Amino acid sequence: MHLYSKEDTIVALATPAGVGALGVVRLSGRHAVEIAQKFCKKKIAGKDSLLFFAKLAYPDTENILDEAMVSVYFAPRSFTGEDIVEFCCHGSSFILKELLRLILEAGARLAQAGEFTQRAFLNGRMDLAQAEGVADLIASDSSASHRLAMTQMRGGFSDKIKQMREDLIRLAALLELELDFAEEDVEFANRQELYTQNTQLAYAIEQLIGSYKLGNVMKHGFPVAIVGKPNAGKSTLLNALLDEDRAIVSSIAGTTRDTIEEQKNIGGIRFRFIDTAGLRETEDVIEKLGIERTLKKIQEAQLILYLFDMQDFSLEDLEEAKIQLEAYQIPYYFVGNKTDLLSEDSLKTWANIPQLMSISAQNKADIKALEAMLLTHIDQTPDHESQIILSNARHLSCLQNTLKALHTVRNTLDARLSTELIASDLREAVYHLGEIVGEITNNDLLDFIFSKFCIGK
Ligand SMILES: Nc1nc2c(ncn2[C@@H]2O[C@H](COP(=O)(O)OP(=O)(O)OP(=O)(O)O)[C@@H](O)[C@H]2O)c(=O)[nH]1
Ligand SMILES: [Mg+2]
Repeated sequence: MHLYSKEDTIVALATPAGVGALGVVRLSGRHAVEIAQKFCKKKIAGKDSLLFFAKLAYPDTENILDEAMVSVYFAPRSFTGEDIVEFCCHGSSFILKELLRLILEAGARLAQAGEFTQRAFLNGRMDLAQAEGVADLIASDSSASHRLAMTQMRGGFSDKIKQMREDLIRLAALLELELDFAEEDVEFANRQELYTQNTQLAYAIEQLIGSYKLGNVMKHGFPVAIVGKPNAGKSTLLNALLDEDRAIVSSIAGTTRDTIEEQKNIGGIRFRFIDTAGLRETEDVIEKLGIERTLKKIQEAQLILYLFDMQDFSLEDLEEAKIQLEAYQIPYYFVGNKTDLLSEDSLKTWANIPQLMSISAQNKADIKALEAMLLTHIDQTPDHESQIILSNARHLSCLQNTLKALHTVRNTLDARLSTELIASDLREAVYHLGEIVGEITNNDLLDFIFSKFCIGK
């Protein structure tokens, strides 16, 4: 099934005009070479990919538009599986727009978002999960999200899903065979083995589902809320972490009203720090709104740093804060601030309290230790260097559906119900795994996935 006919040659600017020294115009489709030849002053011929320098002229004239590097890839050995021609021109927005115009006049049409990758998928150059990895790779902005997207694009994730799907198909096939011989009452699929394999698969899928939280963090960043009483130094801490004067700091309690969110890469992971309004009873209408917002933002965080002014905080206050924090059911750490104002003796009162570290936000003392603590917190989740990690919400939902079907299989086996029922649930599990890699698709789903790509990819 092809959404777009191969006759249809598409073109797009693969790098934005006027941004850099170079601009790339990419053509894909059966007539790509023929169209390119209208401008390209050198003859394009051969079977293997080509790279050459050529003058690009207005058709049927010697009027030169640009001198460019031209790459040609012949079907099926190209990104899309079709003939591809790329012009690497000077980055003038005039040249690029003019070239695009001439190519459109020669019969190509503008590519839609993600259409090159969509063609790659439709022509069997990659599966759906890999294609989604391409979009993630383009969007990746930290070493963690990059690593994740790279594994997905190169097929590591797909291989795992395909293996599981094959295992299931094998089981299902034996059952289907039994159904064909229903009259003879034979059992091709040993029920005990079926049970064991089903359990093993369900376990593997649960592991994958469990990795989603980390995958999501690696892809979208890890939200950390900085909360505490007014004047604890929350905004000072945000500034220290970012190494810039982002938030207003003042000795007036209740300075921060709106929440402020900023990102920072620490050890390859993107953290999203959220500075919040100090928590206290107040009659000030605006401050009240700020506190409401803070309470909402805390729910979105995956970790809370509860900051307090060590001069102005007792062990009883700490116990009280603990009760408040437990209610959120989000991991939290206590951070005692303003060590610079404390005597050695009073610092000792705070030593040995679990989940507590002390800093001086103003002097940027122990900020590195705080960052290290944040990284350790994330690393407490399983080793993610070697493991396959789930990071796509669509895949998550497919895996959840697969797991549901596998649980039904187990229940059906437990209840010793008919082969027909087991077979139908197994088929359902196979179906949902197939959705991930695109063995099973529909046009709406494809349009939805590829519309999120940028034009030119
Ligand atoms: N000596 C010292 N002063 C600090 C430290 N951190 C913050 N302060 C001071 O404490 C005061 C309050 O700091 P902020 O960062 O505005 O505190 P906040 O928690 O954001 O306060 P609100 O926004 O009002 O909730 C300012 O005068 C800061 O300069 C520190 O580590 N040492
Ligand atoms: Mg503040």
